[in-house]
This record gives sequence, C-alpha cells and structure tokens, in this order.
Amino acid sequence: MANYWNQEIECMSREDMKKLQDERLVAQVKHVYENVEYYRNLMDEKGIKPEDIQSIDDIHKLPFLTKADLRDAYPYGLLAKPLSECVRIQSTSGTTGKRVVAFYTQNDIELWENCCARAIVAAGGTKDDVCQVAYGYGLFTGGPGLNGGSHKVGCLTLPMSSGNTERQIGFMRDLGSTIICCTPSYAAYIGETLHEMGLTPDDISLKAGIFGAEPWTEEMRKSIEKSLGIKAYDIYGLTETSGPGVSFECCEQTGMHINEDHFYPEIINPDTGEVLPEGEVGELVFTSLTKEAFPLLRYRTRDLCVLSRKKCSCGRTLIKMRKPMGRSDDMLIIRGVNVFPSQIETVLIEQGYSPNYLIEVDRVNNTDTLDISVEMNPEQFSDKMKVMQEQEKALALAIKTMLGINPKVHLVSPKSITRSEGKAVRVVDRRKLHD
Ligand code: DLL
Repeated sequence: MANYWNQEIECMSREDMKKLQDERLVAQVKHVYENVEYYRNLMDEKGIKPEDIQSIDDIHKLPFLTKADLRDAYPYGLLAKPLSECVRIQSTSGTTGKRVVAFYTQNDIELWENCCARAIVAAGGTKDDVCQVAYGYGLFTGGPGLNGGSHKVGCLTLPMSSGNTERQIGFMRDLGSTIICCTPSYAAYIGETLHEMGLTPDDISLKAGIFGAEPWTEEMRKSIEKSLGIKAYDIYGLTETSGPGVSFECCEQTGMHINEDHFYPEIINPDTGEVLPEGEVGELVFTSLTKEAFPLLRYRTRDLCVLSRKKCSCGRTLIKMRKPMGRSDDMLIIRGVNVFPSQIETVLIEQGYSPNYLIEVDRVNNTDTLDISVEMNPEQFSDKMKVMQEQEKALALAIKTMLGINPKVHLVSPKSITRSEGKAVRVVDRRKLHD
C-alpha cells in the first residue's frame, strides 16, 4: 500500500535532507534579498548579506520577521515576484488585526497542494477515496488547500465548504465519503448532528478525518473519533506559509511531521529570541525554502510548540512538532496565572461534558474573574437545583486542580452555546475593553 506521497523526501536520510535545506536556503535568501526591498533593508540593518548564508547553520544570522512586519508591508511590500506571475491570493480572516494577504505563483500552488497531498496520504487516502472538504472555501486557505491536495491524490473530491450540516451528512451518506476535512470543532458538531438525526457511525462510510486550523486536545480527538467512528489526524499550517500542510500527522498520532524540505522550523524563546534545543517549549519560527511569490525568512508564528526528532514508526524521517498548545496571544493571564483554553477543554471532556463551552474573563474591583459556561448533555440535566449546584461545584474543583485558580462554572442547557462551522471562538476577554 502506498502510504507516502513522496517517499524519497518523506523518508530521506538526515544528511541528504540537511544538504537539500542548505542549498534551498542559500537560494531562497538570495531570491529574497534581490527582490524584496523590505527584507533587504532588514538584512542591511543587521549587516547581513546573502553571501553570509552558506548553509542552514547560518540561519540564526537572519533577522526575524513578525506579524507587525506583514502589516507594515501590506499589501504588496513582501512580494518577491511580479504580480503578472502571481495567480492567486489567500487571506486570513483578520480577527487579530489587519488581514494578512499571501500571494502564490503557479509553482507555489503546486508545492502547497503537494504538501496537502502528503497529509491526505498519511491519513490513509488513496485515489479510491471520497474526500469531503468541509473547511471554508474562499479567502481562507483550508478549503482550497485540502481541495488541491485531494485532487492530486486522485480522491473523488466533494468541495462542500463549511455549514449546512444536515446536507453535509446527506451527501456523506449518498456518496459514501470516506475522508472528511474540517476544523475539529466543526467535526464535533457534525458528530453531534449525526446522532441527533438518529444515525450512528455505522450509517456512514467515513474512516478518517483531517482536522486543523485551531488548537484541539487529545480528549477532543477521542470524542470525535468515537462520534464519527474514524481515526482523526491533525494538520497544521498558516496563511503566511501558504496554508494547511506545513505539517501533518501520520498513523502514529504523536505529533505532526513538518514538510521540512519546504519549511525549516526553529523553536525560540519568545522573550529573548534565543534558539532553544529540541524538546523545549517555545515559539515556532518558520523559514520557507522554496516559495516564489511570498517567501518568509524566520517568520515568528506565535504558536507555542515543541520539536522532536524521535524515530517515527511510520518510517518518515521528517521532524515532528507537537500539537500547538495555542498561540502565545491566546494564553490568558488570570490573576497572574497562565491559562490556556485547551487546559479547560481537557478537564471538561474528561469529566464527561461536551466540548461546547465559553470562557469569559473580566476584571471586577481590580480582580480578574473567570466564568466558564459549559453545556450539559441532556442526560446530565436535572431540574433539581441542588443537584445542579453540586455538579457545578465538582466541575469547578476539577478545573481549579488543573489551573490553580478558582473559576465560576455555569452549567447551561443543551444546545444553548453556538456551534462553530469554522474556527471556534471560545474565549471572551472583556478586560481588553476596559484597557
Ligand atoms: O488555519 C490554515 C489551516 C487550514 C490549517 C486548515 C489547518 C487546516 P490561518 O487562518 O492563518 O491558517 O491560522 C493559522 O491557526 O498560527 C495556529 O495558531 C492555528 N492552527 C492551525 N492549525 C492548527 C493545528 C490556517 N492543527 C493559525 N493545531 C496558526 C493548533 C492550529 N493550531
């Protein structure tokens, strides 16, 4: 069974991969320096010339690029090819500020779709599969990226986009979809709807899901796998680096293999910029090695992550990154304690609640407050006030044990929290409104 899309690269020896990266980095830096004034200025300020970069070992000499640079240079300032050679743009939703617009040449699209094809094949996809793409289409990279990868693999591709959940399930049944691609929160919603329609995983043919674009926990993975009767694979990427497919999970499900022939990863200390050794948590930084229109040198993703070169049972030698814990800017500091929404999600699912919740943070009389509304399953619902209060107390205690701070838990009735068809919004931080 062909379980690699590009075995030569995916299973390449370390020495060969290093050689490939060395050559590609030298060429990429030269391309950037010659064609992008913005980078040329950044490098000149640091006194770095393309000749100073002879191999990957010199990468630390290059300046970092941040989201602020992308905003400064918006829209065309980082373009490294004439517009006449660009064939596509994609963009972020702009929820954390001004939009990021990424440009692609025909060749950039090819490379991107090949990266997505690797992810689909690693999840067991072949040309005999029916692949339902339920990520949003349009400016968001999820739909177009997985759509392109699915075509490359030769799957029968269903470009559903997100939303209209009952219709998704209808098509899934009629056409016998075997792979579904969407955000994990939408996968959970599809699973819930399936059961509400009186159906079970036996009524559908899905075997795998390729889920990403937002942080999700192991507990969420297990819950989706159960409700849809599939194996759930993680996929990571960001608009800036072209979209999904920067890294992808294999059957081992212990982190994502980075397509390091195209994206060179580093982990840095977010405060000092110092490069951290393998195994330490820090901010993930990517350097593109092959991009034409929108290359990025040492781009700070703000995603907190760990890299690992531990041997993988799938045979791939590509370095792995752990599931990102969230962006450094998703981390909440509540009463001086660092809190990731994913920690709360872990407790909720472990305690038998649904992954439908809303975290609200505020500041009252100079003290931070943490309120968590959690949806009950119908069988958890009781009309006895005392029973409900006890359940709330027990859940608050479990969360306190995890976080070290006391939350106020509100159990709310089934179906009262809005479901997500794309990236879920699970945190409202009202403190920002007062600042
Ligand atoms: O979310 C690209 C994508 C589409 C990835 C479909 C996977 C599947 P952006 O909208 O630019 O691009 O958001 C990128 O989303 O920096 C992470 O913070 C987060 N993210 C993406 N994938 C994962 C993942 C797309 N698997 C930002 N786990 C990134 C955790 C993820 N966070």
